[in-house]
Order: sequence, then structure tokens, then C-alpha cells
Amino acid sequence: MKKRLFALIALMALTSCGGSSSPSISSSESSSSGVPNGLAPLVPYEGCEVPTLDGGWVARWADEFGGTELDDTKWNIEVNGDGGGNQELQYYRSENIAVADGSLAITAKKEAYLGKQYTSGRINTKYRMEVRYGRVQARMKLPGGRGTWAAFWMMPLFNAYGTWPKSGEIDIMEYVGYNPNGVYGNRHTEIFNSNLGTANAIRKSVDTAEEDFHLYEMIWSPGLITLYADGAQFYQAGYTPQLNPTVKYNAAFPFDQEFFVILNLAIGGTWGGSQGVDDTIFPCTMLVDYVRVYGLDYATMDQDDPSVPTTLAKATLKNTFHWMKSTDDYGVEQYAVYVDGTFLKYVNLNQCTLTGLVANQVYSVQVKAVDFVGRESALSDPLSFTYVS
Ligand SMILES: [Ca+2]
Ligand SMILES: [Ca+2]
Repeated sequence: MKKRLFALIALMALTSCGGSSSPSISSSESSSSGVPNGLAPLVPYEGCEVPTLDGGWVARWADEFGGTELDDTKWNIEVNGDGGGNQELQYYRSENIAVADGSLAITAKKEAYLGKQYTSGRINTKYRMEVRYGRVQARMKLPGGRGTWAAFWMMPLFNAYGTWPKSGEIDIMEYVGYNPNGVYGNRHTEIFNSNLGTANAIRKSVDTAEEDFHLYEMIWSPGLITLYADGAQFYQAGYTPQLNPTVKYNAAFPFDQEFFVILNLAIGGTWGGSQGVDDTIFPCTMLVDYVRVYGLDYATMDQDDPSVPTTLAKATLKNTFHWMKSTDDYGVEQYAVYVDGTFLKYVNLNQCTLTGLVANQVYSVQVKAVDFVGRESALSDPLSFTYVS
């Protein structure tokens, strides 16, 4: 949805006590399983009505929205009138959030409150559930009407690469009521974002988005984010260092960190309000049947070593080189970089910037791919690399 969250982040920074205490669903668990890095097989999350999906996906977290109130162990309710960084017109209140009949309901109302003319709701899982790679789903029925802007999206837990948009934003589904019957997927990064006009949202027709529930979904693996509506792929963003040789990988694809989920119904704002607001549409409600998060059961499924990285080449960016992404049966988690035959460091994507070496000295660099259970490829062919000061 663009920017926002600055106030929330500041507040969370003040109120959090050191490290995250939330159950990180990307964390590995020690075990005596037979894989090289000891990763444990996944145990399905008990609160998910569909514990597994084809392809090795196991439920790690879910909210099916049973009961009669929002589960505050899973969600934070945002209360503010700061416009989400997009000049939105609503004041977010807890009163606009309800759980009934198996769904979350976020209702926008035409009512004056603390200087705003509309109220609505926004919730997030920050410090309660984070994702780093996996599959995130929400089944939703969207509100219509000119001026609404509903979203199911993700923001980084920590700004590892700087403030928005440097640490990334993933918009799994956005719906603006003035342009009905289609949803949008998008992402924002330092070099691909709405402020620069370089983040192109992709639209997917969903003819009954307002009348029926539909499944909106992201599958995220290292270097690749793919979005789906009712199982049909409509958006993909990947990392290709050869196409962006002048920047560090995180400027193009900062999506190697933990992200949390946000659900909200904005009123007005730079996108949703660009055709004005129809005051006859209120109250209007966004319904969410469930949010489910799945992870791949690498320890059970993975059998093969990754392929050897190939085509090492110097990038334009100083002291930087890249290579072709390796393939693997269940995914390459990282690459190990070697200099003159000695291990130097791990990197998450297929680009490496060297630091601290001797100027004008020629080094031999190599990489090997490592998958999620610790299986390794052989070392790549060497690249001769002159380090510059
Ligand atoms: Ca439900
Ligand atoms: Ca493998």
C-alpha cells in the first residue's frame, strides 16, 4: 500500500524489550533428523483447518477467525489517524474490527472522529508472527464503492536495509473500489517503488471480488515472489543480478528478511481516493475467512544437492560479482563464498560484494550453493577478481 507505519514502528521500538519473542516461523529447530543441518520435520500448526497442502507445504500459523473476538495473541490492532503515509482519510479504531460467523470483519464508517470523517480498521501480526519464505494465504470478500482501498500485504519486521521502501513491501492483494472486479499485486524496493514510478502493479480480474470469497496468495522463495488469485498466478518479481549490475541485491530485492502480515481497509488516499469518495457506500465491510501461513517441509522432502553455480561475472558495482542462480529440488537458501579457496561468508542471493581485501591484488573467488537442509553443491569454477580500494 506504500509508505506508512512510521509512527507504529517508533512505538513498537519503544515498547519492545530487545529481541523478538514471537514464534518465528522461519526458525529452524534442532533435531536428530537425518539432514545435514539437523533441521526438524515440520509439525502442522494445530489451529489450521487445512494442515498440509500438496507439494510439501505444512501449516505454520493460521487464524481461521472462529469465536467472537479478534485473537490478540495473533494480531495487533492499529489505532491512529495518520493516513497510512498515503493521505488516507480514515481513523483506525478497534471498534471497527469484529469477528463473527467464522470471519474477520473490518468495517469502514462515515463518522466524524478526532478530526477525520471516516473510521475503519487495520491489524497486523508484527512481533506475533513473521514469515521469511513460505506461502501466505487469505480468503477474502472485498468491499466495493468509490473511495475504498482494501489490502492484504506485508512489511519487514526490521528495516535491515533502511526505511521505506529500502527494506521492501509486498502487496499480495490490493483492491480499490472505484476500479472494481480486479485486484492488484505489487512490491516496493529501493529501486522499484511507486515514488519512482518503477513499481508496476499488476492487475488480475476477479469478477466477483465483492460478491464472493476468493483466495489471495503469495509463494515466496529466495529471490522470487509469486502472487496468485484463486490459484492462478498473476504476478511475479524475481532477482536477476545481471539485469541490475549497478546496485547491491537488497536495492532490487530486499526480500530475504522476516515480514509480517497486515490487513486493512483504507478510505481515500493517494490511490483509493484518487476518484474521490462516495459517501453513500457506508458502512462497508471487508471480510476475511482465514489467514494461513505454510512452510515447506524441507527436512522431509529434500533429497538432492543444489546445482553448481555457474557464470560468475564481475558486476558494475564496485568489488561485486554475481552468478546464475543454482537449482535445487526444494530451493537454495544461501551461497557460500570462497576467496583463494578459503570460506569467506554466506550470502542470501546470487550476488556478493567483497570488502576488506588488499587493493590491486588479484583473488580467485568461487561460490557453492547450500539448500535449506544444508546440502551443498560443489564449488563453482573460479573467477579471477582484482580488488579495488
Ligand atoms: Ca473462517
Ligand atoms: Ca535440495
